[in-house]
Amino acid sequence: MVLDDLGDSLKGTLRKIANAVYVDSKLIKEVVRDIQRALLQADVNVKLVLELTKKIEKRALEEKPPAGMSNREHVIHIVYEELVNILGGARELPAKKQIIMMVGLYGQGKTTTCGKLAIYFKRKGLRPALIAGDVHRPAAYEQLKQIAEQVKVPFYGDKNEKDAGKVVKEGLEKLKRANDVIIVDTSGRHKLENDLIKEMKDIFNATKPDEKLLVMDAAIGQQAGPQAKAFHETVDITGIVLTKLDGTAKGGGALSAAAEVGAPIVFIGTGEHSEDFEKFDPAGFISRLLGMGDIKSLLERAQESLKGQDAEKTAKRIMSGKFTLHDMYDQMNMLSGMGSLKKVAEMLPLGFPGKGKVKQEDMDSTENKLQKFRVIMDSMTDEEMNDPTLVRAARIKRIARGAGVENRNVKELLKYYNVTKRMMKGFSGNRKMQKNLMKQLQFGK
Ligand SMILES: Nc1nc2c(ncn2[C@@H]2O[C@H](COP(=O)(O)OP(=O)(O)OP(=O)(O)O)[C@@H](O)[C@H]2O)c(=O)[nH]1
Ligand SMILES: [Mg+2]
Repeated sequence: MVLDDLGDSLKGTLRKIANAVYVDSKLIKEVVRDIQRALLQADVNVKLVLELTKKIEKRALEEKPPAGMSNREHVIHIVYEELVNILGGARELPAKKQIIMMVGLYGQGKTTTCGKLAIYFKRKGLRPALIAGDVHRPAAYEQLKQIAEQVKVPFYGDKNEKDAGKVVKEGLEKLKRANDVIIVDTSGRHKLENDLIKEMKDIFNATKPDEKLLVMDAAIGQQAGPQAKAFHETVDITGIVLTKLDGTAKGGGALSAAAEVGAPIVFIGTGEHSEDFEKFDPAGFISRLLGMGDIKSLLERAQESLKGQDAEKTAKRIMSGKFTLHDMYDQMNMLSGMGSLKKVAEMLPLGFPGKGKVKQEDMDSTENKLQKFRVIMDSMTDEEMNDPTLVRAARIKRIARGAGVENRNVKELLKYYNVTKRMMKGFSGNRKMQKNLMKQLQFGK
């Protein structure tokens, strides 16, 4: 995987979120700082980093998770979405008959990329062929010829002809009947100067390419932006290929700068071999960089172990006579599985009709109620969670707004808390009930 360092630090940050007991503004601020540091180290543009992290912070603090998503998952999802956004839109080269012209400065990886593209289209069931449009160095001709042999596709070149336009025209005549994707290699220069522009125009006129792919070495970092822009203005590039992402820790610079230009990144080169090539899809790229698959299972595991750890902790605290909203929150998390909820339903003052059998519809509405209560508590500050007596009129309003519920729902939660607390107090003096409670909480694991 490319950008290993960036990936590692971002993964560490997400792990922090996944393992956090509470997602509060302190954690979010810390996470935002971590992300800033990681992106700056990967050379992403400072302005972009600040804009991005401001957006992450605002969204993480203000947006509430959609139904069925926990706070942790939600914040992780926001980080993921915003990172995908800075990489620009996705574009896939169509798998169809076409002419592709490679452009770019000297030594960026154009010729190597010709071979990689040939394999890519071959795998799509098309018949690619290569034309040597770099007529200046005999070595360029040999290099492309060798690559063509290696990847087993037809090749056309003329070592003795110095007119690039003429060579590619002849190549096209020769290859177009039996091949459907014609890839034209061109020569590079040290900078985008007049003779390179003229040669690009000659080849352009001779081939009328469908795609003009700009090949850039990712190690140039921030310079990718201005360079891509200059080429874009000259030949109207249709896609960018960033090469050598394997060899640089600063690849974040090139990736984000290139994505800003308006021409999409279509492929990335991740090594010298013809196989080291990937279609670039921002969402897939970020999801792998962040190890989203791992994070997902991590979240599930964290939830599990939280339940385990907290069962004991909560039980102990309850028995000591202290019972805050934090404890109630933990308790609710533990009870959220139907199995255990049914078991303890009668113990809870949720307005069940008498003792005895609990009906399925009552269970459903209890789940809903618990879910609503959780969302309300997610909108409270740490201070309020520790001391719910602080929650009066103005705060109730704010919390209700934050959670997207009515004021009366917040009041309902507070009432539920008070009743539960009173009941918990009862527990602390009753050995038999304590034992029972311990058993029920263990069941919630
Ligand atoms: N590590 C790594 N090396 C690459 C990658 N792509 C190309 N290279 C290497 O970069 C060097 C230059 O690649 P070329 O394909 O010859 O570049 P070019 O743009 O055709 O160069 P000119 O034709 O001289 O302008 C070669 O040594 C390649 O093996 C890549 O994705 N990763
Ligand atoms: Mg070359």
